[in-house]
Parts: sequence; C-alpha cells; structure tokens
Amino acid sequence: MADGLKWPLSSIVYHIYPRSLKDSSSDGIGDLRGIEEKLDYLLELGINAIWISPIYTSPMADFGYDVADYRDIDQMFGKMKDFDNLIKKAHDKGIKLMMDYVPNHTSSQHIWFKEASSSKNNPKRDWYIWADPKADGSAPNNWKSVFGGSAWHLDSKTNQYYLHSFYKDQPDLNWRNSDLEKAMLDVLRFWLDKGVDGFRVDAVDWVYKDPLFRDEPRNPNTLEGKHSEYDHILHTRTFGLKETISVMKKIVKVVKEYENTFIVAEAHLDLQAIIERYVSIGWRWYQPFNFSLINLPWKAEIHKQYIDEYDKALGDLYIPCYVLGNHDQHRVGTRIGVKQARIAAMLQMTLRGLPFIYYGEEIGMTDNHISAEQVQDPYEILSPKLGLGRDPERTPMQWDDSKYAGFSDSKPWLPINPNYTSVNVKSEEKDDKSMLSLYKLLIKLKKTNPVLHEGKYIALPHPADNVLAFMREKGESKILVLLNFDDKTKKISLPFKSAKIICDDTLTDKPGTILDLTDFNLEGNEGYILQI
Ligand code: TEU
Repeated sequence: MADGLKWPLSSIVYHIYPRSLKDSSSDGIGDLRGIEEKLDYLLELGINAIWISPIYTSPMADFGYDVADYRDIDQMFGKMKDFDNLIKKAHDKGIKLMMDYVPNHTSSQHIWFKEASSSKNNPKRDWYIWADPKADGSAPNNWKSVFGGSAWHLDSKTNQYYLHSFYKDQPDLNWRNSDLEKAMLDVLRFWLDKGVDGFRVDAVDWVYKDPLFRDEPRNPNTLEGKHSEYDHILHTRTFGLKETISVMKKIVKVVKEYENTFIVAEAHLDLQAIIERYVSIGWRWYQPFNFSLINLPWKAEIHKQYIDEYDKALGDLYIPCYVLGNHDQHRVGTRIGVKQARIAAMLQMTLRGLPFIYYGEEIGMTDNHISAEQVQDPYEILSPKLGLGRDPERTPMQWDDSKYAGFSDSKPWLPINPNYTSVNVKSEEKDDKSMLSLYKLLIKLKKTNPVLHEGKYIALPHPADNVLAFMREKGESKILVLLNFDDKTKKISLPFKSAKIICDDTLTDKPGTILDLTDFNLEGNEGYILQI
C-alpha cells in the first residue's frame, strides 16, 4: 500500500506553467510536446517530479483554471495521446507527474454549467450555487470575487445569481450536492487510472461557503487605492471554513487508494492553520503549501522564527514544503533581487522537505514589464494598477538568445523578457558560476548528501543581524548553512575554526577550502554551505 512510498521524501518538484515552457506547434503557446522535448533538460537539472498547471479543455478565461472538461486535454496543448506519451516518457525517465485539480469552479462553458443554467429545474441546477436577487434586483450579499467586483453574476435567463469566487466565467461548484461531489471525486480516479502520481489542489479553501449567504465584515486595515476590493472584506464566510478539512479528507481518501501518490494543496494560511491541516488530514503524503518564503518580509529573523516552529511541529511525521514562487506570485528575483535569489535558493534546497521550483527560477528569470496593451490576466483587468496582475511572472521560458528565446518560432502569447540574451539556459549551461550551475549543484546536494537529504534541522542563534544560520545533522555528520540576507558585510563569530566549504552563493570559492568562522567577515549577499 501507499505507505511504502518514498518519492516525496527525495524529490524536487518542477512546476510547469504549460503555456510558457516550450511551444512545439509554432502558435506562440507552450504545449505537451514542448514539455516532452524538455524532459531531458529537467533530468539533467536533477528534477524528479513535475506539476503541470491545468491542461484540460478550457476557453482560457483564466488560462486553464476555468475547466470546460476535466477529462480531456485542450487542443492548444495537444491531444490525449500526447498526454499518454508524455506520462510514459516521464515515467521511463524516472520523473513523476502531478496534475492540477481544480475543485472550486468550472468554466461557464462546462456542460454541467450549460445544463445547470438552462432552467431552474434542471437536475444539475444544484451542482452550482444560486441565489435570488435582493428586492431591488441587486446581488444577494456583499461577497466579492478575488479578481474584483461582486462574486455574483446575474443569469438573466433564470433571473438568479450564480456565485463565482474568481472570474465571472468560473462559476463555483456546490460540493454540498452529493452527486456533484461524486462526479468531482471520479475526476481524480480518471487521471489516477492513467497513472498520474498525484495532484496539486487548487483554491480548496474556497470550496465551502456559508449556506445562509450572510454578509462578510469589512476589513478595517485596508486602504483605498492600495488594496484590492476583495481585500477590503474579511472572508469569514467564504474562505477556510471547517468543511475544507472534510473535503480535503475526501480527496485524500481517493488518492490514497492508489500506490505511490502524493497531494499538495494550496493553503494561504498562517503557521498554526498549516500545522492543523497536516495534523487533521493526517496522511503523510499530503502536504499544504507553505508560502512563507514568498509572503513573509525577507528578513533572517522573521524566517528563522517561522522555520524553527514549522520544522519542530512537523517532526518526522510530515513533510515540510518550501516554495519560492509560482504562477500567481511575482518572481523571487524581482521580489528580493537577483543576488538574494541565490541566497533564497540555498535556503530552500538546504532545508528539510520537498522543494518546488517554478519554471525559470533555476536560471534566475525575473518578472517582465507588461504594457497596458499586452495585459492578458483577468486579475489585472479587474483590479488594475495594484501590482496584482500575474502576467509578469508567466512570460516564456528563456532557452537561448535566438529570436523568441528558443521558446517558439512565432510571437509568444506574452512578451519575452528582454534580459533573455543573457538570462537563458544555453548561456548559463556554459557558465560554471551561473544561477543554473548553482541550482544543479544545490539539487544534487539535496538529493545525494545524506545530511541534507535526511538530516535533522538544528536551529542556531543569529550570528549577526539579518544573518541566518542553521545546521543539518545526521549522526556525526554536520552541515552548517550560513546566509546573509543583507547586502552589507557582517562580522560574525561562530565556534568553528575549520569549516569546509561545500558550496558558496557565487560558486567562486573552491570546495574544500577551510574557513575560520571564529572571526569572519560574511560579505553582503553571501551564503555558504559548510561541512563542520
Ligand atoms: O489561485 C487561488 C488563489 O490562491 C488566488 O487567490 C491567488 O492568490 C490569486 O491568483 C492571486 O495571485 C488559484 C490559481 O493558482 C490561480 O492561478 C487561479 O487563478 C485561481 O486559483 C482560480 O482558479
């Protein structure tokens, strides 16, 4: 049974945004054959699992997160036989494949919604969430869509509003209906039967909402012009209801019927709530995403506090999770700068647990500027100029310095970042100090060094302000990780007279060189992994 499984304990997951990895069909949009072409690159990088953002049939109102058929591949990405081929090739190379599972909503083009909206008496009506207008015809309550505006859209044909937590073309499903629940759980089985190794679960905290449709309170801490309309409300009745755990348990129950499977679910939660998720779901091969490296201010003290507590709470029972970026978040190199992105990579790869790498992170890709005419993301369109749009972090992968960066022969769906002439796979492969070289080394260490792979995390006091230090320990073997989160030199004194360099952030120091840390200047943006 499933408990013999080991892969999430020894893997690095590469997150593919399929529109942007590699276009094999010359339409400017990435596809499945493009992914297949790049499997050897991933293997060379050291990746042994991929998660692909949605590739299902979709009108692409939210670029695949609006699913019109959970059991088919969008023609833009290829055909089912391309998927079958991809999974076979990936497995032959020892790469696990995780799909994206979108339980909260479908596309308004899904046959279920077409049926549900055809009449109030349609048997599928209750598969979605409907409510009558208020007496004045307005929306049933004050609930807001994440992307902006009311969460309700009037269906003029049946004169009822349907709920959409995200875009209006993404009607929310009603998981309180048992037929719907069964149909959605069967979707998991469909892909598991095809041999997928697990799922990333989308937006699960939105799945249940107050059945009485009561208003939500105003958030007293937000400012006009600074925060989105959605953030002006506290989501006490539409987010993270206690039923979230029960729906996750149902999803887990299905996935765990299959061997060697794994689930990671979105969890925009504080530390206590994350821990509660692990404990109440209680399956070792389930993991809530930990977005702390993205969301917390980039300060060593703040991260230490989080990591210490998180690592201790999970112990050996659950697998920690660290993420520096994804398709919804500005790229790490843009958030904290390209030099600190190296420090962040060293941190992510030396901590315990399962790291996720967002495509392009490994070459140091940064956000691209998107002009008003180039905007694609509905979030930017509905909540403009707040820096919320997600196009900047979704631009095509930079493979080489040829026209369109080796991503496609045609104009890509989003503009290539002009830095592609130097930030690209081909040139970084030739440069033994590049970000790509750093990632390759870190991934190799993470997978093969027994201390980094299996050792305990040992918290250490800060050697200096904004400097993080911790140890990994297995038996007598010890590794010290020393990371300067600052761009200023820090004087440190640690009781290690002969610490041997395994890796430094710029790959300029010779491995094996001995450092005396009893009286040491740690330069700005400098990081070390050291054998003690
Ligand atoms: O995102 C859900 C989610 O957490 C959003 O609130 C996210 O914070 C938002 O996109 C702002 O960045 C998931 C997907 O990751 C996202 O791409 C989809 O648009 C969304 O669900 C709807 O399916």
